[in-house]
Amino acid sequence: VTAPAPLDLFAIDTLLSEDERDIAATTRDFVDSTLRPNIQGWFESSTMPRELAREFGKLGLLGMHLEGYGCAGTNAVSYGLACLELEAGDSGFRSFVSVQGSLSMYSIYKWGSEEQKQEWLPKLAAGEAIGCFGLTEPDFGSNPAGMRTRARRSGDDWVLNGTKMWITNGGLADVATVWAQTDEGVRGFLVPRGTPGFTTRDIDRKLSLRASVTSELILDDVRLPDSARLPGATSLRGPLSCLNEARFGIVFGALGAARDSLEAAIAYAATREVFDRPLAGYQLTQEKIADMTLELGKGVLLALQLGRLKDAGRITPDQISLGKLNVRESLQIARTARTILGASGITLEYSPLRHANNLESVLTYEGTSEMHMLSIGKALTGIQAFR
Ligand code: TGC
Ligand code: FAD
Repeated sequence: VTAPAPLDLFAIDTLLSEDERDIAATTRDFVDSTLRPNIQGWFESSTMPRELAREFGKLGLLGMHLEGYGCAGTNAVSYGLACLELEAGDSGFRSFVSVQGSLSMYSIYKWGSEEQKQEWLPKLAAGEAIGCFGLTEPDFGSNPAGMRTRARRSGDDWVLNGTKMWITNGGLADVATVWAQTDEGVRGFLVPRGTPGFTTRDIDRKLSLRASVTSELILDDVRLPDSARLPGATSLRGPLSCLNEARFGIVFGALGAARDSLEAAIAYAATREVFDRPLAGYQLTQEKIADMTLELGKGVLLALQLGRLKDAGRITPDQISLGKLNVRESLQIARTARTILGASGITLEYSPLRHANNLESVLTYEGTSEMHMLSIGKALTGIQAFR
């Protein structure tokens, strides 16, 4: 008898269209054949091979929920499912796709001029160019309104000064979307690699998201024409609207890391013998497996509901915050799965601790858990408790 996979108990497939199931299956096959065999090495050596961008592009994963400009134009649920399958491989893969599609490309798609869209979106969709999104600064993460990066007018040009921190794909990027304060409010700029005064420095010695490039962006009197400004973005709403897109993908993605951790724990428990019997036969193990399965399934059902709302054009940022806050359950699943593996669970041979370490970043970026609690608290009480 073949045991069902944890999500089979929820008959999740019955909630998906044929297209959605196909996109999930294709992504899963790609992860299993191309990424999974290499992830331990990439994680250990802290590498994210640049060539993967073209592979993701070929599969249509970059900006996949956007229309035109070489993008696949799928629905939101399909995008979410692809994120889930990628993150079952490693959060670094999903991070790459999130930043490229939902932050870099979406910022151009939503707020850019037609010329900017024509110039960048097809290349970014194909993975021929890589993008990044610089909002966070060394002293302003949760509170981007305090940003110190300044753009001042100089004749017809703009001159940018400041530092962005913790920027995914920063060191790989051909174009950076950089958010800066101006006399007229927050504005976004497209800064191509090689622009004089623009440099990046990769952050090393990370214990989390090692198969992902995280960088500092340094802007030292970077002169840009006004055509580099994203004309549609005129306040903090510009960057925050991009975050909605990326957070949505993360809601699904983190559950992929949880699913993979749980499957690894079940497989291990089936063959590991303790006190002369399989570990899977002990009640304490089964309690852990049942609890993890229930949390995983609840998370996927929440993600799907958010996906259906997004596809109906009815999702709100507070609803996305519910899903983003739920990342903590995926982290808990990965940690509990690790306990089932005992000492074996502390090596790279098994995925749960790698996933747990990655999910520490996922819990923090795109708005920390605390920020999302406060957003939900504000929605339900009407009282703003951020400041
Ligand atoms: P507040 O005064 O509330 O709003 C300022 C303006 O923004 C609008 N707005 C939104 N618009 C769209 N979507 C949202 N979710 C929005 N939230 C607010 C708002 O309507 C207003 O518009 P306007 O036109 O009236 O000016 O802003 P606040 O300063 O009080 O901040 C609120 C708060 C704390 C929720 C916000 O600052 C926040 O979300 N902080 C967290 C920062 C964050 O998430 N950073 C993420 C950086 S990117 C990243 O982490 C990438 S990781 C990628 C990866 O590798 O996968
Ligand atoms: P802080 O804002 O200093 O928060 C520290 C602690 O204080 C947190 O626990 C926080 O929840 C808590 N806190 C803050 N304010 C309050 C409050 N009002 N009430 C209660 N508690 C509070 N940013 C980008 O712009 N682009 C990227 O591509 C990007 N990629 C990233 C990749 C990685 C691997 C990581 C780790 C981060 C990335 N970030 C990126 C940055 C990320 O968005 C920030 O780390 C995050 O927003 C939190 O900011 P901070 O680290 O400055 O923490």
